[in-house]
Amino acid sequence: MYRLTAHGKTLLLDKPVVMGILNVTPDSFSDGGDFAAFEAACRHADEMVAQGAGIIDIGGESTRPGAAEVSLSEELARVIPLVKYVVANHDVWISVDTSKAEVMRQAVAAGAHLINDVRALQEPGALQAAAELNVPVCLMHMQGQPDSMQAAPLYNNVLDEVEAFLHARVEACIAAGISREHLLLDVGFGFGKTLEHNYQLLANLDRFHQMALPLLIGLSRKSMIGNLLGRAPKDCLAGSLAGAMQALQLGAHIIRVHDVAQTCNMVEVFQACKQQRRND
Ligand code: PT1
Repeated sequence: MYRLTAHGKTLLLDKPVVMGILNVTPDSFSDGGDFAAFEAACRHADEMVAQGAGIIDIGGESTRPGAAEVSLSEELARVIPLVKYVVANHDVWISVDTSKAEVMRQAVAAGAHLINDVRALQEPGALQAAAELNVPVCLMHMQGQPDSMQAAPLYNNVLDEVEAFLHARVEACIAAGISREHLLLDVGFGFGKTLEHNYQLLANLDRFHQMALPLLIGLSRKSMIGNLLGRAPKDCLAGSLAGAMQALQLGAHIIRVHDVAQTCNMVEVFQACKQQRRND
């Protein structure tokens, strides 16, 4: 059984953990002025904790397809006050969704437990920062960069290539002094992948247990659900739950979602079934 440790706090991965996505509205606290947006984000965090989230994922840079980059000062202004708020008010794990070494440093200093990097510590200084900070890190696969990654995703074999990339990043982390016990893997649904690539990965997620590390997945309201169903993101709850259930059946440990309450219900039903299989 996997367990993550940070700041002397342990997160057991013996049952699925729901990671709630904390929306940080673009330009919200840039000048330190938009108090209403900050308050709304705090209430959203309160709500997700009450609904059963085990981790709150705080991100100040949108990485969805087509998104532009965000400056360091803007990202810090969005993320750090929220990390401080959640640390002070809730007994929950906090992850910081960032690729910037300085955001990692300040967020972990403020109490964040987990670095969630869609660029898998490939930005300048990120490997060294993560090694020094001594907290768990999620390494995600992405082909290209968010502004252009959906233009023409291309693989010979998406399963082989995602696995080879993650394997290489694990080796780079270990060479940089990051302990293996601190690593998690994510195939990166929607990050430089066609609909078919995404479903090839989801259908064969169990392959990624080969590396013997916990798996995190995020597909909540993504176009792999919306484009399949012909629905807007907000109308993708049932599809997102089905995708998450598939991931759990293939052994995913952490699921990153918008709809925490509904996902926690799904996890409970999944666990009830799993328990009975064991005890038969
Ligand atoms: C993810 C993830 C993430 N996704 C991790 N972090 C996003 N570890 C942000 C679409 O196709 O899966 N894992 N941080 C959000 N990114 C996207 C990508 C949102 C694609 C939407 C799409 O609609």
